[in-house]
Amino acid sequence: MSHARSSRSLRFALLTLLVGATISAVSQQPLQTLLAGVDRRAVTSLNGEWHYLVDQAPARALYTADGQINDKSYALNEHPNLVGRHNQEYDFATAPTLRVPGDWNTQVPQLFNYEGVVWYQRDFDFQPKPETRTFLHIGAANYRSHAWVNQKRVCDHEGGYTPFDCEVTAVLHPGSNFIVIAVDATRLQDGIPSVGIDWFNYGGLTRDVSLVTVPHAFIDDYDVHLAHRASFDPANTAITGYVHIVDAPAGTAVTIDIPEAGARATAQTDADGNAPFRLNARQLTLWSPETPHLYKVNLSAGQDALTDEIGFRDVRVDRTRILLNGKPVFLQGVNLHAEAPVRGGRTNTDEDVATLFGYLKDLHANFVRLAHYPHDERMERAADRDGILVWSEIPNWQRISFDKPEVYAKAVTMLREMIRRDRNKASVIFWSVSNETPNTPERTRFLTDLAQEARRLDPTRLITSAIIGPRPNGQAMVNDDPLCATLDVIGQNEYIGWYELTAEDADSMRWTFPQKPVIMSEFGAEAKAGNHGDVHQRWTEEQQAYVLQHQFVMLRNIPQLRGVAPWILTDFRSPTRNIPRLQDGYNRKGLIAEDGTKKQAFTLVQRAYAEHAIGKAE
Ligand code: GCB
Repeated sequence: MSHARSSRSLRFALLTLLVGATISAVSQQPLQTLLAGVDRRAVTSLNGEWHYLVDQAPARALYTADGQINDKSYALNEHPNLVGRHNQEYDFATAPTLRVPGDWNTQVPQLFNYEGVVWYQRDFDFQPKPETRTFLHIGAANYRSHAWVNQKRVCDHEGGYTPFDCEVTAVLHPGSNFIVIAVDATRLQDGIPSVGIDWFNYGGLTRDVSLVTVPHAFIDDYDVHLAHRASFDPANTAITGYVHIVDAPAGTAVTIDIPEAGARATAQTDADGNAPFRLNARQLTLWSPETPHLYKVNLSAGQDALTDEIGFRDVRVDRTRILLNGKPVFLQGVNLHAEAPVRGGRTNTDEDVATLFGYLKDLHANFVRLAHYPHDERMERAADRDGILVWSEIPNWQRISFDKPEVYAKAVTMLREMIRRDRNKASVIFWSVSNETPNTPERTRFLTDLAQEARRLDPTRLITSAIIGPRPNGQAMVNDDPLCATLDVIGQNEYIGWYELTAEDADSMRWTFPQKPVIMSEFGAEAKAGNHGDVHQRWTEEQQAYVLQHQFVMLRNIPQLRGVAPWILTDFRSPTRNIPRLQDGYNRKGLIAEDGTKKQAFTLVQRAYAEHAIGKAE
């Protein structure tokens, strides 16, 4: 390792430690963390109508002239004096409201294209219970957010797609309280993603908001999985992992009980509050798409307890095969953005998820790539229940500032938050570190380090990334991207027949990859639903289906192909798609239009999946 490389790694390691400190640590200070399993706890929902005020750029209510967060403006939630001295000029009490969870863009026509700061406020009643602590849980706020409870700042968070929890114990009082949250959706050059994206930058409190009350010492993180052996062993019924307790003295007893599996163990916390455990089930029905069996897992420590539903399965790679519970699998999937079908806006309700999973079932899919960022946790819960395998990704999309340590630190935070939220979901088999990044040495170092971090945090899953390139050389495509070296499974994106070459060129295209399993993670063409014409006429349903048909011919010629995910299940909003009448602000590569109309391409893929006609598991 060169000196430059090692000092860089050291800098990254230090930053990582600092970032890590925000989601671990035993502390008497108010804690900013991420509570695993929040959706398994009884919470006080803060969903509903919140007052809002718009703080247009340069957002002088939120930022001081030198860019600091201003704690003395709207956060104070004062009311203007109508007589007497002049005090200030805002008032949440008489301001209109936005529904939470929800993006502001689809709720207020004037805010449709707004990408700045919006302030949210609501009152709530609360009766603190003795010997408890309370956290403000924010399921997602895009992109940066700052929260105050009763005028005290309790949280700052960057990253639009992962949850966070801020301790509010000391600032709550019995009776009426109020909360103010400023959300800034401004795109940042050094953000993740960066400024250029091909999806809609929905702003606001886009997922559930709640208060979570826990005992003084409480479970904040846990990992319960089938013990990972050197090779798959059908007789293996060992379950292992850890339960982490905040503010537990060393030696605190933690119980892990899986009644249906006849498995129960008591473990002890170490000095860091961590209780590693191992237990043996009588027998196990392993989780798979065919048998998506979930076990009730009861965790308890002192006064705290929670019950999750967890599936146990083994996923690994054997040369160019992907093995699920020892059996080779072929993934028939599709990509998905977190955009609600029909109503539009961010996906964040049970109904949205039911509609999307209905489409997946109809398609005979056993796999979904949740592009390009973590989606609502309901999606992984549904995937666990319905037996759909999941690719989960952080928003390292195309060009981000790969040369900056502070951007790497952000990526690590997002990766940790994604893994922490979803590590107990059996459906999730891939952590993807990126999508379509430029092949540069800085990029490769950044993503190689990130992949190692993902492996360190979770050695039980497969690491992947969606790669773009190579350029075609005659009838040959040779993927020699050095990033492949660090991946367990190669994701390959390509748009032969749309952005390059012709649909027919795919028939004789020959791909060369490193000897690893390959998933064709994006391919497709645009079509406006109801627009018909010749197979060579762009934006027609006929052409979209024709491109996919030729893709299937090409895909069948890739021996190490282990999965496919056409781009994309439904048309989705993208501000860069501006051909009137054909796009109207939508990327039209959906198999289904945004209003739910199925295009010819849907039927084509559906038939191919029903017949298992695209690829082989080995
Ligand atoms: C891609 C990107 C995806 C875009 C898609 C397109 O390669 O990964 O985010 O939306 O192509 O339609 O151009």
